[in-house]
Amino acid sequence: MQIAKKALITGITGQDGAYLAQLLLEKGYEVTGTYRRSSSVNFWRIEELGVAAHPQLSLVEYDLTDLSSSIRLMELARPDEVYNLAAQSFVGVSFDQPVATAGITALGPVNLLEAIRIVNPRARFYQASTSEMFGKVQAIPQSEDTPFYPRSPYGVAKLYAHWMTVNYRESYGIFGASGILFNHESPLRGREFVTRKITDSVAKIVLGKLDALELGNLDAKRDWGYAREYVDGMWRILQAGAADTFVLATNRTETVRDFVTMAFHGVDIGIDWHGGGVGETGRCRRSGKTLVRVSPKFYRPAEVELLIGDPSKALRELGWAPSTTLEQLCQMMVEADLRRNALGATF
Ligand code: NDP
Ligand code: GDR
Repeated sequence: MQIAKKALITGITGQDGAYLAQLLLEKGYEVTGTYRRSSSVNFWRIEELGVAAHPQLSLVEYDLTDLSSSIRLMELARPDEVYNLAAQSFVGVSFDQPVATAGITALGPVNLLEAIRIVNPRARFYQASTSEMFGKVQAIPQSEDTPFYPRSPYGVAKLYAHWMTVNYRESYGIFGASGILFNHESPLRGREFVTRKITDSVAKIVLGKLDALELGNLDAKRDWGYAREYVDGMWRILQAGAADTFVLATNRTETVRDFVTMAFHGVDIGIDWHGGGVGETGRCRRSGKTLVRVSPKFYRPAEVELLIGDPSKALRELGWAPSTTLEQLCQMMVEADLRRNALGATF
């Protein structure tokens, strides 16, 4: 009988953690997933995917900022593979909470790397790096060779953790791998991120629960993919012959405005755009009603204007390629939000 591989996922309550847990359980792994103590449990994603009560899944309370519990966690789980997905992951909040963001997102991964070094040096480690490290982009498209220039406390924190992963690889021979993932979305995305905010608001507008959607910079361009496909890429990164850094992206970029138009199109509403900058509005082509407004409240002190990734190394070396189009992804999210809002769901 083959012994099941063991995986540790930090941040299992988040979008990627939930999809990754489902993928690894389907592959026969024993999975330990960590969640934070809070006044109310946050298991809706793993419940929605039907894995919360899986017999091969153990849920453990854990905070990434605590070194001693990182060591105990490593002793308890004895994982073959560690996927570090936990982070303060919202760029906007990182401007308001730069110190907390650094503590969690920059230093947290070092606690795990230290725990691996002390307890379990043969464990393979995946660090959730990000296209936000490219920030003010130095090349188009961005690849593993593009110089970094982060533009937010979140991006700077992630860059530190990225280099620490490389450093532990080079200093101690730890299998420390890093996936530089471009934005990836799904019906399980948090509602503070722009795609889900848009699809949730479109659903509410259609159901008469909201008058108009308020957004910040509509000109920002992102390379958006489907989260379910990206967690498969994470797994492939840890199955590679050697620890390395890989970009996962779709190689297509669209503006936030385009995504709004696409989401309304999904419910048969045409949008005409008027004006520009903070005064810009999106109006219903049929009724003339304003459905989208721009508010300075959602602008960031420094913006990442344009992201488009080159995933050719991942295709060449891992056989990874995305297949869901942005139109399909957007439609999937709009339909999920129509269903949830019709049922009165609060997540
Ligand atoms: P989410 O914000 O959905 O999930 C983040 C997870 O981290 C949650 O489970 C959260 O717990 C947990 N967490 C936050 N702080 C701590 C802490 N101090 N100790 C332990 N756990 C903590 O992020 P995603 O799933 O979207 O992203 C996963 C990872 O990938 C993140 O590191 C993110 O920065 C990175 N990334 C994401 C991309 C994307 O487009 N989604 C692109 C590139 C990188 P709780 O539920 O309690 O808040
Ligand atoms: P991002 O995602 O910052 O790229 O980080 P987000 O969806 O928050 O923003 C994308 C772009 O949309 C613009 N925008 C708005 N954003 C939000 N959230 N709300 C708005 O109302 C709004 N209006 C315009 C933003 O300015 C930005 O340009 C995500 C996170 O998942 C990170 O953890 C991850 O590392 C990166 O993607 C890759």
